[in-house]
Amino acid sequence: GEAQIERTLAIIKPDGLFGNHTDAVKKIILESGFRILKEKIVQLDQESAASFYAEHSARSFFHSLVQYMTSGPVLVMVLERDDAVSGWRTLIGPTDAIKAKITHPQSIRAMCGTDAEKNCVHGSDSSQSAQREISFFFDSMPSGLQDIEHDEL
Ligand code: DGI
Repeated sequence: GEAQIERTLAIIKPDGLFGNHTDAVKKIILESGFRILKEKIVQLDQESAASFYAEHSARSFFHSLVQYMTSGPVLVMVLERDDAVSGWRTLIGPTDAIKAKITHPQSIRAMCGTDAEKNCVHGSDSSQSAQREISFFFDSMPSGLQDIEHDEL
């Protein structure tokens, strides 16, 4: 059938911002046909990071993940395109950046990630997750440091 116009949530995580990967990641986003509908820089606190990753709360790495996600600001973006959810997941590559460098060397995580935790970027894993995550950042959370709404064309 026809491709669906969809929205997904992308995050450039603390290592991505600290490592100055923002411009390179945004270039890939725009060259891949996504529109950035909204963006803001947010400093997550422990409670909000834990809530965002609540599905992983029983995992051994959960505490470390929350520490990492609160270690500095993140850039959150709403991306729109045909098949945005799967398209963005394909561009970012596998969760573990060490494996991504071997199996998906062109992926964003291979380019700017370090390991299974410091993997530079996030992408929603389904359209249901995307809806939850977009409203998490853009409806329920206070405004970010830079809150940009790009005009609809
Ligand atoms: O959807 P993904 O971000 O690709 O992966 P996920 O939903 O399975 O995990 C969410 C995040 O949790 C991931 O981006 C980084 C962290 N994580 C996942 N697996 C591991 C992990 N962190 C550590 N330290 N070890 C893991 O095995």
